Amino acid sequence: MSKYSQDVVQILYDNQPEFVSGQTIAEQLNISRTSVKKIIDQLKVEGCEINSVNHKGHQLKQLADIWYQGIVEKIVDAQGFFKETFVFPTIDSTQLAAKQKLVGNQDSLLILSNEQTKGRGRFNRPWDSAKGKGLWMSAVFRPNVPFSMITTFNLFMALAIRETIQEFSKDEVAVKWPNDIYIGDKKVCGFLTEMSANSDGIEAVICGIGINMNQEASEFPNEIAHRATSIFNHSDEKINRYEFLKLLLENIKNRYMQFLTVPFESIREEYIEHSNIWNRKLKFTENDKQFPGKAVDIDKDGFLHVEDEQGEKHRLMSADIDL
Ligand code: BT5
Repeated sequence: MSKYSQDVVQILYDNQPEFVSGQTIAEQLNISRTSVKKIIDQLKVEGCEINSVNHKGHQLKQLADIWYQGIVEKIVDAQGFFKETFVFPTIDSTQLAAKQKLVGNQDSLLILSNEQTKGRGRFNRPWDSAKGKGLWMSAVFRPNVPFSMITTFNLFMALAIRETIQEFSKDEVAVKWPNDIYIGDKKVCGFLTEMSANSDGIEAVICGIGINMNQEASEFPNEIAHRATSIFNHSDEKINRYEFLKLLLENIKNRYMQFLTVPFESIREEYIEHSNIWNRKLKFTENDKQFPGKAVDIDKDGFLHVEDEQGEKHRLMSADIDL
């Protein structure tokens, strides 16, 4: 990729829906018109829809399935919440990158990658992160709150992610306590929250979010094909990743502010309403022990109350649940 291709895509994006002449781009970047033409051809090959018309120039119709740093930054800056943004074409895991980037500063950060080669879920389980198909992101927060509050962080984030996906899905989107978002009986998103702390308190909360945006059902690897879905599978059209990101960041910001200012109790009813674990038999796995039972309540601290088949009650902070 030419080092100017990010700039060219930026110019086209900023001028949307207007045409920009090759001459104008060439002058702005101080390169030749032939170079501009080559870059535009390359952007088309990579998937950008660009309408090129003689004597008018180039008009961006749709971006490729790629995170372009400049465009992501623009969205993030306009929103004014995250202080720094890092975009990678490919990376082992955005979560690992986030843990490196948070050292030595106090900023809230955002890390995105088009692809992850070692995306991970909880307990180091692999997270399939195909190139250009999903949103693979880690967000670093700097809450000045007591440790005890962190247990509810996930619950606020779950609602932010759920409501964003719902805007793009025709079908009902639900939270599966504590870490998953489902459409029907399939997982469309998994997220996890990790914390870095020192003797002074919480240094950072790192939230890793994986959302399947545009996979066809047949594109999932065999191991997960029967229990994974993408938003696209529940929509009439391809998901515009930039519009999705914009709304997701807005919802994350709002729910984060809520997390800082009100107790979980204030959103408990909403959380319960959007959860998919009620009134059904479930299988719970906690510390390698599996037992059938049903979920009966979520308390004000975000713990799940479960009743097993012997009628015994359990109060869970985290668990794997099979629907
Ligand atoms: C999660 O773990 O669901 C949290 C996943 C977090 C991924 C994000 S992507 C950005 C950031 N960088 C990372 O490296 N991670 C975070 P868990 O509850 O442990 O679920 C993992 C299980 O989900 C796997 O064992 C598979 O069964 C299934 N799975 C893997 N990839 C999937 C996918 N793309 N869609 C749906 N299910 C998947």
